[in-house]
Amino acid sequence: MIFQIKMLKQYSVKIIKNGVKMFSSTSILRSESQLAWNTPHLAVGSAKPAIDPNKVYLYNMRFCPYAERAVLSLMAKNIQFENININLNFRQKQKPEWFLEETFGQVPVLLYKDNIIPESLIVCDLIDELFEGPKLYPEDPMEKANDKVLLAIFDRLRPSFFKIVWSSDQDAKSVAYEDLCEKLKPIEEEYLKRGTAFFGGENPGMLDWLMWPWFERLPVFTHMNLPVPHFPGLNAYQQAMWNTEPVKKYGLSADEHFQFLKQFSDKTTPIDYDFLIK
Ligand SMILES: N[C@@H](CCC(=O)N[C@@H](CS)C(=O)NCC(=O)O)C(=O)O
Repeated sequence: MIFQIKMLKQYSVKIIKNGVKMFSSTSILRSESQLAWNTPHLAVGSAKPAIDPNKVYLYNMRFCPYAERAVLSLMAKNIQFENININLNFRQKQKPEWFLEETFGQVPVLLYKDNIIPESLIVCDLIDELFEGPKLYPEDPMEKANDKVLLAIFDRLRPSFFKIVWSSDQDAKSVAYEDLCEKLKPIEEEYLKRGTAFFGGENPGMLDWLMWPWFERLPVFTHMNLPVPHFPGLNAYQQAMWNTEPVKKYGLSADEHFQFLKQFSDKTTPIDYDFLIK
């Protein structure tokens, strides 16, 4: 893969008032490595790609936060893998037949040595244990358990996130927003307590890669007349994460996430998974 920077659109980086760096809608500096992810999402009727059991493959969907966990973990370990984007539209029954036969019908799924492994947490755990490269989880069992506890606390904000994004009622959105901010408080406290650039230390660890996809999506709130939650520690953390190679190469802007997410409010129009490559 050639890591050559290519000017595709007029791109700039905008700093919003709480200091969180976001890409503006009309502008992005895209490297070829970024573009490599934006392959068509295979749908019903498409041929199954040839699979070499000795290579690593990931069934992915470009906008899926769970699959992003697996992508970032693979990149953090420098694992070469083939990315296969899947059209997950179940309303119009778009999932490929072979995908439905092999899996639970969700992404991420890791394929390696004739094993088919679903579920982001299982996949990421396996990536860390199976492959060489920097250890992403702490080696110390108690530290690892504490990171998993923090992840469980963090995970409680996911329903509020989706309520903010999906609800058509502005009051319900505001309540969910307050709830989400409450749930970020213990995360902010823990970040400040650790006193390092990342939850994993001076380099990101597994906890960072597992939580990041939701941090990356927080700026979509600005499209809903809500501010990005303001926490001094976590705002600095978001900046630091945007500067990591995996996030630079894979992360999407708030506008791109919003463009994807807003499609779900109209239940009749098929979801366009490929708008980034049109
Ligand atoms: N618990 C799963 C959740 C994965 C998930 O919900 N993936 C979504 C895409 S973001 C999916 O595959 N949706 C298709 C469907 O549920 O039909 C994990 O952690 O991997």
